[in-house]
Amino acid sequence: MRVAKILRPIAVAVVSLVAMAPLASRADTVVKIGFAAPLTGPNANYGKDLENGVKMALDDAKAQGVKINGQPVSFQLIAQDDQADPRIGVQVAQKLVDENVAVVVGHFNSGTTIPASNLYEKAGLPVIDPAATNPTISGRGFKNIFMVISSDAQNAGTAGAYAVETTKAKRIAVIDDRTAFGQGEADEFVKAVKAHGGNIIDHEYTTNQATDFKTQLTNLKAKNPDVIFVGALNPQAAGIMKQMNQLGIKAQYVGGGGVKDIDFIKLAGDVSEGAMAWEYGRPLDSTPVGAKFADRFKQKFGEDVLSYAPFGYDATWAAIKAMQAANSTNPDDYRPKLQSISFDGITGHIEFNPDGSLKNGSSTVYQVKNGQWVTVKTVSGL
Ligand code: ABU
Repeated sequence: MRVAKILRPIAVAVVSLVAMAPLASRADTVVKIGFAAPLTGPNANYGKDLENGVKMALDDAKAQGVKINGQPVSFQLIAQDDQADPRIGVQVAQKLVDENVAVVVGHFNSGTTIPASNLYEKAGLPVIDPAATNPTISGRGFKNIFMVISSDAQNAGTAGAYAVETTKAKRIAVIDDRTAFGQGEADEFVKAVKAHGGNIIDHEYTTNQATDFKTQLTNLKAKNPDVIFVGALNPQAAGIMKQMNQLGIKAQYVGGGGVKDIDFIKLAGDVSEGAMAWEYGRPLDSTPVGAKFADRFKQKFGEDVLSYAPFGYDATWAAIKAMQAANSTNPDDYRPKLQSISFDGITGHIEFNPDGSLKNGSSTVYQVKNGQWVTVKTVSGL
């Protein structure tokens, strides 16, 4: 009896609080935003960086009180760990389709994005690719894939042209990890070297599990290359630089896709003087919006942007803006708006070509000078 007496006023208070809750929050339509990337394993640092970019976009959308078709919406992030494994990538893609998400932002690896996007295409579910850069991704005539990042045809292709035309390298060698990213990047580099009249003197292969590259590097050293292009993600890319230094290989290291990230330097130890990195987009601190994003990110997550978070942010906003323009979260309604979207993001201007690739994307070349990566130049619209 005594307990009932105490509980009754509490129950009344709870009921009153519920009744007083702002109508908008109770009426919010939930929009599920799918996300997939490696959240465990050797590429988890990239996946988490990317996920934080998506979270930041959704929090900003909430703070701005984004409405779709005049209705308040609440975004729910449904994140899946694809472990950078193509087979698991397809499994989590199926889960996101089954969850009825309105869009997928992801994946991180080209090797997961390519098979997962087959499934999204069949399901009619748009996927905004913030990181995977194999040119096949937008080269299959799919109507549901959109890239907010330039492909390796641009990035590694530009590196190949640069090695021949600007570096004037005569003896160019390549090592790649046989993944969709590493191999794709190496293929684009080789294509561009040959197109500019350059000479590939050797092409060695490793895997994305390897830690010892001494056999391949010893083979390369015997051929006395001027330039070694490395098609791999960290930690292999960093391990290759470390072991090049250990073997006294003086050839210029050229890579991309994360080579100048803070994590690379930790793994490689001393970066090689003169090494070059072709990276996606423009330097974050080269624009006020980028610098502000970097500050806000650090404040929010307690760590610096690793590399792809701003692309995750822009990818998420591309989807939200298309839904707003269509007054709908139904892919059939908002897909045409994605196709014609045009806005200035953190990474640059976002607009898509008819094949879903980024229009006029940029790449930036960095070089190690006095032991530090410095920006050499940004090129756009190749
Ligand atoms: N674009 C570099 C990292 C991700 C990938 O394409 O596999």
